[in-house]
Amino acid sequence: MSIWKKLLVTAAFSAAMVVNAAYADNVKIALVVKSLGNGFFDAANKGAEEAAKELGDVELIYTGPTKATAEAQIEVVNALIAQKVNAIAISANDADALVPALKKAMERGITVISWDSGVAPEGRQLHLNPSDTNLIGETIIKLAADYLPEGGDVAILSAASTATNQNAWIDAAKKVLPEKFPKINLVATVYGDDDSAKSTDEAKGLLKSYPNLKAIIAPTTVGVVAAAQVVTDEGLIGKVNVTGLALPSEFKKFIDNGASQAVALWNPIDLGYSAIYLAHDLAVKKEEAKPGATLSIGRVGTVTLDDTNSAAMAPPFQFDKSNIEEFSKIY
Ligand code: RAM
Repeated sequence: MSIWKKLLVTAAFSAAMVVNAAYADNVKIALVVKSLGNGFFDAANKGAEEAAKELGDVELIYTGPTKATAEAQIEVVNALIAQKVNAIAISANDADALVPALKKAMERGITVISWDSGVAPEGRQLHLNPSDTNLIGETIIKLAADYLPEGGDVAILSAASTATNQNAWIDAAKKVLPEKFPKINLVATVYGDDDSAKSTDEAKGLLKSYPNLKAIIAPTTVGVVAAAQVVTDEGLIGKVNVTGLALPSEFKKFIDNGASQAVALWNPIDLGYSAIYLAHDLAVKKEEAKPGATLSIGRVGTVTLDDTNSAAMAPPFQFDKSNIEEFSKIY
């Protein structure tokens, strides 16, 4: 064999080795959350663990900052790049601030998806929404309106002011208000940063500033608990209804004590499971993220990507006195 032919054969062989190595090793996938210590993300991680087990070749890393900020998440992403993970699945504290770090990850061959709270399209390969954004926007207003036949003042207690998901839901909520809920008067939107103490202060501030407030809508599992606790502590049960997106296991006591009539949420376990499924299948090149593609999310079903490579998992469930007990045992 000529030296050139030998070199070519060797090169082809090494290329094959590299490709095979990617499949022989475990696929290292980091589930990056807005902040650690949030029960919603712990539930998502349960689903992520389930997917990792089912897929069989996944090494799962559950990580995130202690505070829900984009700056802190950038540090986490940079550490994951240095660690040479194969995929990052992130719930972002800011749609744009994370883009440069995530672009760097993709340039190094790391698969990047966002889930729950999205990253701008240039910073990820796809985004998995829990549910349709407009549906959630309308749901959070309806949850308040259903118990306010006469209408009245309501306020929103959100997560971080930069959170992609909450901002999208609030925008969608504001759009349906005038036409579908003309008697509901949104007086303020405040931000508790998915931090219990800050959310508590913001809820107290709302009650002080708006003495006629009839409902606090918190589209965050952290904020909704803080608001319901404040309403309970200030003896306002029956006067101010707390609603929004809540994790049944954390929120049951406020349905039980009447601080809330009803809340909603999708299944966070399924969401974490689906995120890992998608990240895995893109990382091993089983699937490709492109508009119109229908991708498997294992036992949860399939999702179809829209023209921004985004998809929605499933509609939210509503929880009230009739069913919160049952769901509180699951998540
Ligand atoms: C909080 C987080 C999360 C959101 C839920 C509803 O846990 O802000 O991103 O999806 O609430």
